[in-house]
Amino acid sequence: MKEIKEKIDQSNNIIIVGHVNPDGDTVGAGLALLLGLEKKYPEKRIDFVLQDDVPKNIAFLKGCDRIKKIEDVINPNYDLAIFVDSATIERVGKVAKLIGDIFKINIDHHISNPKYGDINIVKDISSTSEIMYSILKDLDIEITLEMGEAIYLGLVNDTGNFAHSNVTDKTFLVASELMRIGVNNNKIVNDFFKTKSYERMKVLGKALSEMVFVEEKKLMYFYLSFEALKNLNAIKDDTEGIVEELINYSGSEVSLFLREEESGKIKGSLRSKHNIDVNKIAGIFGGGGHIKAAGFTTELSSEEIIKKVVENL
Ligand SMILES: [Mn+2]
Repeated sequence: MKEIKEKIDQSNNIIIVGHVNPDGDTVGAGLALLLGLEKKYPEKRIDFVLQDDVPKNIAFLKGCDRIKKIEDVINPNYDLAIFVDSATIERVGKVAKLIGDIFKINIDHHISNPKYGDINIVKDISSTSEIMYSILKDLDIEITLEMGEAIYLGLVNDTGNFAHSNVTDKTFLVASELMRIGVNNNKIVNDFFKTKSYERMKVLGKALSEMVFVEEKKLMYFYLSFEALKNLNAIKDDTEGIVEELINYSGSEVSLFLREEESGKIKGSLRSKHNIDVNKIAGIFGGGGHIKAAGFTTELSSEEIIKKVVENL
């Protein structure tokens, strides 16, 4: 922490980056850090840059309009990069081009993270947002309501509203502290979860009616082609949460959701209910994440992916 503080003190142009297809944890942790550093160091230039748009059900957070896209950055001569919630450098997508060979601080909670930073704060806890809460405290930054809401959304996102096995007494302690400074739990949960589009409901309906259960492996899977997504007028954001629905079946121990991208590549998401390590399974395809939640992208066909997953379970 002392080293991080020194590094921030010495740097005048700081870029905060998060992963592509940003979720509530990347946005929450990055935004809280942006707002916190701006408050403490008003003289410094601090940018939070993401490759992709912030999803609608996250964009209600105050300060979200301050998040930049690559094209908003005119002069990318940064002297410090802070990565949040990004298991690899490649996870930040095209934003990596703005960074190059500068000092990197890596703040993350994915166990697959190879610690690519010059300083690494990688902890196996609920969320990067939970880590960020401690970092802001350690930097003597008073957590405002805006920062608190961002962190709270990160907690809610990555814990499935405090339901996953990554929730600890410490997670609740952070949530409790955030409510104490004024975060409205019910409002954030409603704004985040109960704002699904019509298309998203239809995609979910398709998943639930066409999913396949592999009895001997207790695997529930669903493959969505790009054409099927288009036919429903849906976009990739509308498929968020499908993999979590597939594991809700009482017989499921592991769920797999495969989505074909426009390029033909397939993106896979895995969830485990009890003891199956899906980080390992995702590793077969060059991906990773957590023991109970992981993902990958591959050029293999859906049939080949399913065959390999079944073989390795
Ligand atoms: Mn996360």
